[in-house]
Parts: sequence; structure tokens; C-alpha cells
Amino acid sequence: MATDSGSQRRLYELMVLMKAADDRLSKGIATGELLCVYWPSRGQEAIAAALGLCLRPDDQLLTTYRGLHDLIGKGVPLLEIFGEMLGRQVGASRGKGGTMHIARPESGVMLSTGIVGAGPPVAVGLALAAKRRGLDRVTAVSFGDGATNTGSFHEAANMAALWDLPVVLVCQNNQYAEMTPTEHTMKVERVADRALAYGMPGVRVDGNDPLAVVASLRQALERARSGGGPTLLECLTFRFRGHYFGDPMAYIPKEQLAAAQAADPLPRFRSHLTGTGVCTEGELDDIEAAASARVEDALAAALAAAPPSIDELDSDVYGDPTHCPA
Ligand SMILES: Cc1ncc(C[n+]2csc(CCOP(=O)(O)OP(=O)(O)O)c2C)c(N)n1
Ligand SMILES: [Mg+2]
Repeated sequence: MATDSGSQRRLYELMVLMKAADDRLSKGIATGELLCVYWPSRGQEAIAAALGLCLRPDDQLLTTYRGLHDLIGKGVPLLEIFGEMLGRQVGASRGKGGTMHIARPESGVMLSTGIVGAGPPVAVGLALAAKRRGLDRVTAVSFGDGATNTGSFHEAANMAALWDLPVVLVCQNNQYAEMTPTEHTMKVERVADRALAYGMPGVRVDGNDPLAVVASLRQALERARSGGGPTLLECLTFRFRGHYFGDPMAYIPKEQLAAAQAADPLPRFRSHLTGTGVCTEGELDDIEAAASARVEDALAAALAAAPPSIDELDSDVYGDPTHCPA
């Protein structure tokens, strides 16, 4: 099914908002204005925008420390993202979790984790709960190429397939795990091929093309929602800013980075939208200006917000054993 023009425009809005947030955070951290840690997602926007477009509000998403784009796509308010990164009470985790630990169940974001490979087993648990309760919700989990070398990924993939759980395993293959290229950690070339071992479809898509990601994601979501079980969706992309913000990226060959930047998903999708007549240059300029303004407003509000009060110290530490969210 082709993606209609309204949805294409929505994809661009999301991608532009993700890039604007990344650009502003990067500038603020580099100048010392913002005191926070950050694992940049610049370059990987197309995947998160597709997730944002295709997941329903009641679907769930789990992500990693490199989750800025995923959080924006799933609708976590910018104020709550920036507030959390800056340790403010308005943050999604009330300023007590920081960049690595942003969760917002109201938006379906159940986990951001700094433990590589920790998302898939939690997603499998959530999907098992949904299946047992007869909900037609799907749980998507986003993780890196490096995560597919952890035992927890393989255990989760096996169990998800065995029990036909409504999960979509979304690998954002940015070709590096910290400073190590994938060919130094995997004998197989394609992450998607790992699906064969567990009896589920494994699909590799161009992760810089939002329409390609949408097309594959829709199939995977449909399969999961109708009881067909999980899919491993490998989205091939690249990480433009290094592992952590400030990483000098000395380990990335210059030609490789230049080629990746030439395939930047943003200008490429912009050309597609204008070339096919979906949007005019002026409309896209307006989208970009609106995104920058939203980011500025949210960041100013987060900077002006208070840190967690002392009373927050022991709240949210222990769960309520009688409360079981639907
Ligand atoms: C269990 C565990 N092992 C090692 C680390 C250290 N570490 C942090 S990020 C990272 C690389 C992960 O690479 P990938 O899964 O490809 O995700 P990316 O950072 O590229 O998005 C590693 C090894 C960790 N955080 N958790
Ligand atoms: Mg990686």
C-alpha cells in the first residue's frame, strides 16, 4: 500500500523535529549551555519517523540511550524529554532518570535502557501480557546492531517466535557498536539473517528511506497484530555524530562518513517530496521553521524548570504491587 501524501508530510515533520532537537542539543552541549549527556541519533531519523507514523497510540515502544528520535516519534513531549535530560522535575521520569532512562507509558514508551540488549526481553514480556489479555496491541523494540550479539536478544527472539508474540524487533543498524564496526563482531553480513534461526521473517530495508521502512513496518505490524508473530526488521543506516556527543570519531574512515552523509535521509526525503509534488519548497521551509521554534520553546521551558524536590527522593522507587497497568 502506497503511503498517502498526508502521511509523507507527517513523516517529514517528524524527521525535521528530530533533527532540530538533535542540532539544538548538540549546539547547547558543545557551548556549555546544556549540562547533560547525549547519545546522538542524527542520521537515523527515517526509522523513528516510520515507527511514529505506523504505531498506534496504544502500541508500545522500547528504546535505548540513543532514543531521542524514537521518543519524539512516539509522541513524548519535547519538554519532558529535555527536562529529563537536564534533570528537571518536568522530565518524563521526573528528572531522576536522565537521558538513558526516559519512559512515558501514557505515550506507550515503556523503557529506555543503557543496557545493550535489555529491550527485547522486556518487549517480549509486554507482548506476552498483551496476548494473554486479548489486546490487539503490538510492542515494537528498537535496538542497535551491537545488541544483536547479546544473549538476551537471542533468547527474546526465540521466545517471541515460539509463542507467536505480537512483537516487532527493529534493529537500527548504524554499522557501529561504540567504536567497533559490525564486521568485527558478526560473521554474518546481515542482521536480518539471524531471524532464520528462530523461525520468523527477517527483512532488511534501507533505513534512510522512510517510505521503505514504513512499507516493511506495516507488514510486520499487521503480522504481529493478527497473531502471526514477530518480525526482525533490520534498518540499515548510519550514525553521523559518533557514539556519544563529543566522540572524535577517529575510528570512522573519512570516505565512509562522507558517503553516509551524502545519503542523509533528510535532504533525500525533501527532494522526494518536492520532486513528486507532495509539498512545495515553501511548505517544507515552514515545517522546518515550526520545528525549530517548538524545540526552542521546549528547551527554554525545560531550562527554566525546577530540579526534583527533596520529597521526590523516595517516590517512584518501589512500585505499587496492587497496581497492574492495562
Ligand atoms: C550489556 C552491556 N554491554 C556493554 C555496554 C557498553 N556499550 C554501551 S553502547 C554499546 C554499543 C552498542 O551498539 P549498538 O547496539 O549497535 O547500538 P548503537 O549505540 O550503535 O545505537 C556498548 C557495547 C552496555 N551499555 N551494556
Ligand atoms: Mg550500532
